[in-house]
Amino acid sequence: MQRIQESELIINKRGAVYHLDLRPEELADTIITVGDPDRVAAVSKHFDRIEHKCNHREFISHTGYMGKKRLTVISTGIGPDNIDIVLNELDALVNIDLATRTIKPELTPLNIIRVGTSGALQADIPTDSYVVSTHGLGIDNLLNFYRYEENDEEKQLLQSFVTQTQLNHRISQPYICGSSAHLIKHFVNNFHHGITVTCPGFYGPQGRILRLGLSNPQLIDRLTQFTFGPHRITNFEMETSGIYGLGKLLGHHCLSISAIVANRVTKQFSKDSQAAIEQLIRKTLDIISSW
Ligand code: R1P
Ligand code: URA
Repeated sequence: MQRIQESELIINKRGAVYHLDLRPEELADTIITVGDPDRVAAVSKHFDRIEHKCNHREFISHTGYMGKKRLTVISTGIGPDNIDIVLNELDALVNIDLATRTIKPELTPLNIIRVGTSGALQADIPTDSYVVSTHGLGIDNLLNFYRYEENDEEKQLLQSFVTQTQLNHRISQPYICGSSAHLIKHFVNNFHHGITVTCPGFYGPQGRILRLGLSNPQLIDRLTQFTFGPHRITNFEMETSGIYGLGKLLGHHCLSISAIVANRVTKQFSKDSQAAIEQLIRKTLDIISSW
């Protein structure tokens, strides 16, 4: 069995993975990821008890119980680069023996659920509503660093996306990955469903103009108008497709759920985004604890 070298998988003096500073026994196999480190406590305040808390860089994690269900909530910070770190280190915690530095013969799938915020790309998806991502369509480039291939339907969808949006190769080579069928079936009532586009930034990469001109000023209109059979793009944000793509490659079940705080078509921003997120946290925890 190949030993993974010290420079490739860094383990600190506590026996914990480098960035997350977590040891295997400090992680549950159902994990909620949030972008904002302050949102970790907003989730864990609903736990019946917290058995472990950790705080390292932007990666705050709390592990505890709701009833008999053991959960970890962890902040990722903003963006796909952090998702590369979080997904790889979460996977290492369950699927690599940190003592021998070898891949375990039996792999453990995690349930990874992102509870985030997002901007809607359809007029009929108002602020303070909730979107479950059927697919993550990445224009953030992360999955292009891994050996990843879409299935036939995803390839067709992607081809149609490139043709319809005329996104040029200087911006990105897009990729797409579906959500976990195992998880999405629990999140049906009161959620919009659709394709989520993951961007490598909040301003230019999401078509926002403050003082700088954009290379692709029609980006929002083209994303809004895109259709492929029953599919349309509902929203964009900055983590979903990396979570879906890496999760699939590593064998985990992943789902991304977003509170819509901005609508980029109607140009509105939520009057109380904190309340919308708080309600999404409650709904998500209710569903998870009823599995
Ligand atoms: C940008 O404001 C951030 O908000 C969204 C985006 O994906 C990005 O991380 O998610 P979170 O609210 O979970 O951070
Ligand atoms: N998060 C994003 O990435 N974009 C938005 O418009 C709102 C939240």
